[in-house]
Amino acid sequence: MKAGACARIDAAQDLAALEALRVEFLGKQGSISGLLKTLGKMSPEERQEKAPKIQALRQDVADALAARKAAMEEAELEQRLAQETLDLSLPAPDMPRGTVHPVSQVMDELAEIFADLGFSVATGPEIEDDWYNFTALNMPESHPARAMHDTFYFPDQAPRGGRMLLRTHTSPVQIRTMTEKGAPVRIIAPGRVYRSDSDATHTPMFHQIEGLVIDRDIHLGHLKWTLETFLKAFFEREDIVLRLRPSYFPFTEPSVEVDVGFAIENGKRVLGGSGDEPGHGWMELLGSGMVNRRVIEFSGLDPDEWQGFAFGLGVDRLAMLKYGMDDLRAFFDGDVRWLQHYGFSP
Ligand code: FA5
Repeated sequence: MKAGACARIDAAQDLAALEALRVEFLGKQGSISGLLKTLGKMSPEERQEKAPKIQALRQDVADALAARKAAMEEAELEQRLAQETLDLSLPAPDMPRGTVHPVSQVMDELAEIFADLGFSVATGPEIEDDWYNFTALNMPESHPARAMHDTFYFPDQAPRGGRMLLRTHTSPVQIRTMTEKGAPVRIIAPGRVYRSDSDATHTPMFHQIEGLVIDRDIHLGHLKWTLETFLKAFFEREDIVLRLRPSYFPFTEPSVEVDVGFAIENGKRVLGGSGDEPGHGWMELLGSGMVNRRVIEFSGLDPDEWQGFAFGLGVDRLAMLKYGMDDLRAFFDGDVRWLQHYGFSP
């Protein structure tokens, strides 16, 4: 009987079959349990002779069941391990990766170009004091030029009069740099600025880069050379032509607006050449000028000793021109498809 039982246990294919065998042999109604029950009806002599054999049989069958069960569980574990093996030599799946935003890329490029020209980077707060944003830039409280800026005001009173505000341009960094560091100065100040304004070429938050050079004997020629050199480097073209137009800013005198010449090719603006050629045009890039004597005075410097130039350009507009984009608002929608379209995201 033992040989037969063991053969069947070894042949069992799964845990369910093994359990069925356990019940068949060792269960309450099982065949070995049945044998044990017969002991009671035996004579003492017979029982003495048979009992150890039946007990041994029961033990052997129980051992065989346990051994087979352990073997099955081990085989199952091995199979699972084999299936779950990681093949580290396989190529990794292609995960989508983020990239630097086009405006940030342009800011980084500009900072690099100006670093080569000997400019360092200065910063100022986005929540600004009325005095730095306007008054010290020669725009006293009733000055009409303030109205051009569509300012976002806070209810809080500013320390030197007026209210606190979101800076409308990066020009307050001019004052902060001169009052804190004195002269000479050669800085750019990139950053966010805010105006209550929105259409295809205006967004309520945009980016400017301010440039400021203060030294002895600085004149308009230095401004023109600096702007030409940087724009040629930025657009990677030698045929960039600038047009300097007389303009007005309270903080520069004289003031100059700078346009860049472009041609229309396949319905798109392509920079280069004079805007006066037939089929060409001029596009406004930035405001600039010689720093007003009063601004130099406001900053605690002597305007008879120190002169300089300043400029402020719209970084987002520059990015639009460089990458041929037509709506400024799309820059800040965060639409990945738009970024992909312009090659900024894989
Ligand atoms: C100024 O902000 C002056 N602070 C610039 C300046 C600095 C002049 C130093 C002289 C000396 P303006 O308001 O023109 O000027 O703005 C400068 C540039 O910012 C514009 O030429 C334009 O490119 C960009 N800009 C102005 N408003 C917006 C807007 N709402 N959205 C996007 N770009 C804008």
